[in-house]
Amino acid sequence: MRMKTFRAANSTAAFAQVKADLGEDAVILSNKTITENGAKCCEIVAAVESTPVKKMAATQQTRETVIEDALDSAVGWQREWSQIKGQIMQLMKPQMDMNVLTPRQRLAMEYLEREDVDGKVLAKLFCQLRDNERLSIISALESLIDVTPFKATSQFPKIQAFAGPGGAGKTSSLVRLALREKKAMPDARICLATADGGRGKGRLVLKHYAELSGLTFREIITKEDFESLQNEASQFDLIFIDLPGLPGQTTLEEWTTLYGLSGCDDLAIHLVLNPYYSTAQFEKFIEKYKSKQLASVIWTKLDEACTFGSILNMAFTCGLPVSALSYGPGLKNSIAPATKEMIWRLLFMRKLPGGNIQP
Ligand SMILES: Nc1nc2c(ncn2[C@@H]2O[C@H](COP(=O)(O)OP(=O)(O)OP(=O)(O)O)[C@@H](O)[C@H]2O)c(=O)[nH]1
Ligand SMILES: [Mg+2]
Repeated sequence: MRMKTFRAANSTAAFAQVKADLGEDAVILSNKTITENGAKCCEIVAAVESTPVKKMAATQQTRETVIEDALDSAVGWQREWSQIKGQIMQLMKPQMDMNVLTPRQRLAMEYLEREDVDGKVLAKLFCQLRDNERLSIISALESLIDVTPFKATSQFPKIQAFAGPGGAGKTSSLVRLALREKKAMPDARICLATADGGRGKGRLVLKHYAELSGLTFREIITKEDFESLQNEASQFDLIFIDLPGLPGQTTLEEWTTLYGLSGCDDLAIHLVLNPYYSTAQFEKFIEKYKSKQLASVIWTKLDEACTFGSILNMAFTCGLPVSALSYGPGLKNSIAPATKEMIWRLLFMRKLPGGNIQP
């Protein structure tokens, strides 16, 4: 972040200097009247994110630049950066003068704040709205969240694995989405595989629904089991894998490396989450489940939540699209491939995809 102090005879002139020097995206950290050489003047401290260094052609890259790039994109560093940003947010909050927005934009921002939308998301929205009084909140949100509706025909690869915290709804989401696909394409050859280590109910649920619905059932207990599943992959149109809730400090990457999933190009992992974890908990999950193979977030237990800001916060932090929304404990009519419309209804009306309104 580049920070700079500007002084001018009045605030209009000082703001003009900020804009000319740091551009439209500058954030105002402080704005006060000071006395300089006996005369009153306006002092503004403003900052912008440093301009990203242009990527060099591969041939121009030295070992140092490669390492620097790698460090820049490492999650640990991003987290540190996000903590600094968090503190700047606190400083900035009084500067987010809602009065510069139109009444409609202001109402929407206040509403989102009550819905537990993070300060950094609000700041991004504020800057977009401040710069364009005609911009509606939905248009501003559009760029902050992506959606890839969960369908076999979407861009996901053949093998779909479901990861996430214990009890998040991994097995139920997998079964419900697999049954939807089977219903939509009765001839599809679908395999349900459990990697849950036979720990409990999940394995039986999967086996039961596979048998009931004419799907193949497989168990992954060792790395070799996953290899065999890959060897027979050509026999299936779709393979769904139920991953276990990871114990203690084990990360998803460690687990997928151990079981040979990390080297599989034809695999996408969906992160199953509930919207009511705390901010700290979400940060922990981001760290634990980070993986190049993560393709989407599936939000479950929406029917048990009272705010939905975390859907937006997570999309903003991770950049992962939302693929499905689950809103009931049963297997029928309780999951839907996500659409942006559904997310707007959840955020602004607390309306579940099934139509019920959350109190
Ligand atoms: N209310 C509600 N309950 C849900 C939803 N999705 C799943 N559940 C319930 O949550 C409980 C746990 O779901 P599972 O699918 O077994 O969760 P899991 O992540 O596979 O759990 P583990 O394998 O034990 O880590 C079950 O009782 C489900 O019926 C949902 O959208 N709403
Ligand atoms: Mg399970």
